[in-house]
Amino acid sequence: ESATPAHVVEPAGDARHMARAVELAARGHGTTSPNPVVGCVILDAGGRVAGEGFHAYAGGPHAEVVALREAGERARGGTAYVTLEPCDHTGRTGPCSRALLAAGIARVVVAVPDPTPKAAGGSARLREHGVAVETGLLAEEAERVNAEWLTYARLGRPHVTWKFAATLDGRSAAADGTSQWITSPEARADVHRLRARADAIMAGIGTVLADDPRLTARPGLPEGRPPLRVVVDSDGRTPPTARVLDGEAPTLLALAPDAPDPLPAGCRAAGLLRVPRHDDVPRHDDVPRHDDVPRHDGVPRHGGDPLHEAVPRHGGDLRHGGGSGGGLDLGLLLRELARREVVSVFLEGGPTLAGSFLRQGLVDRVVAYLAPALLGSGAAALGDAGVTGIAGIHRLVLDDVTRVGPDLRLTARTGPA
Ligand code: AOF
Ligand code: ZN
Repeated sequence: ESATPAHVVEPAGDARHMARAVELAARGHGTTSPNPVVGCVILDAGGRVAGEGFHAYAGGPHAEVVALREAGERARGGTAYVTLEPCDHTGRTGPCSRALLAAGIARVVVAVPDPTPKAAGGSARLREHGVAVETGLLAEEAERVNAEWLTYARLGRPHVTWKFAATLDGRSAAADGTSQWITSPEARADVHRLRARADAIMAGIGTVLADDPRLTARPGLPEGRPPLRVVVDSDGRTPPTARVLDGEAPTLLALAPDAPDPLPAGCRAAGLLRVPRHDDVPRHDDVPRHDDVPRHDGVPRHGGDPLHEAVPRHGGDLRHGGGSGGGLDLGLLLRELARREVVSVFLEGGPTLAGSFLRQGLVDRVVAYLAPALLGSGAAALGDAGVTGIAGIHRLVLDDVTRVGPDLRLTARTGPA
């Protein structure tokens, strides 16, 4: 967090207006994909708010344009607060840099620079024309509100939120495998709200076999397009009767290249995606390691041919059955989803798949619903995450703690504090 002195009660004017722009940006959550969420506040030359705007849907007017329209002539000589650097390109709409210039804006305050080569350059163009441009105000807040799109734009892969529900002792199922209703109806409704915001909802085959989830966002949430359902089914074990094949939303099964096609003949409810396996299982033999192979997406690769069968999983999650040939290269799976304009993935179970995502460095945010309950035995919420000593702990930064009905929701992100 920025080091705000304790005696500052009201944020200074600039920060207050940018905080409002961040608040406006958040209104676009769930409807702007594959575009960012962006908010904008415009002050007149006298420092009074003249216009507000946010980006509401991809292809619609950018936040700056919405705010400029509201401000009209009052924008002349004024200041614009924008959560993302104004674009300088003509895409589905004209460049915001030129719209701000045409309106006579004298000063632009930007929270986060635009990381895309396509649209960046707005700040430079504004400066060239004598506009004062400052960057970085409330950057952390603006990063957080637009985390999904910024991850997608910077890394070329979707942002991944791993959600789980557990007891206070971190268990997601009882010893006999039963796992329903650990958290309250309020918590489950909250999950549906978060699902509806995501472009894709993902689960592992273990969860599909154990719980037969629908992986849809219910009930009747406003978003137009239903999130894509993705099942990571390395070995092609999805049963033809699985609810994810009910046709209520598009479904993709991610399979290893060598796995059998599990879909019934003529099935139109789902598509297949072939993804190489990932040899990320910790080895306990003396096979030589090749830690110097090229990286992709910043994820260290451990050895060999991506099509090479991984060594058998040690331990494994009995309830979820593990896989027969090792997991998929999840970085490649995510890149393939990004190609299909999936900006955000909501990963729901199970423990084995979540562990693989963590091992491959591909979890960006964790949302934990904790019920004030104890089990003392049963399956842990998280499987093998590649940690053998405390030095390998996956540390997170806590962003939010909210009570949801009788339960607790914790939101944390990976990355430096
Ligand atoms: C938005 N909304 O408010 C701002 C954006 O697809 P286009 O042509 O509308 O352009 C999208 C790009 O414009 C986007 O990726 C981002 O780099 C930039 N700024 N985009 O959708 C906005 N300010
Ligand atoms: Zn723009």
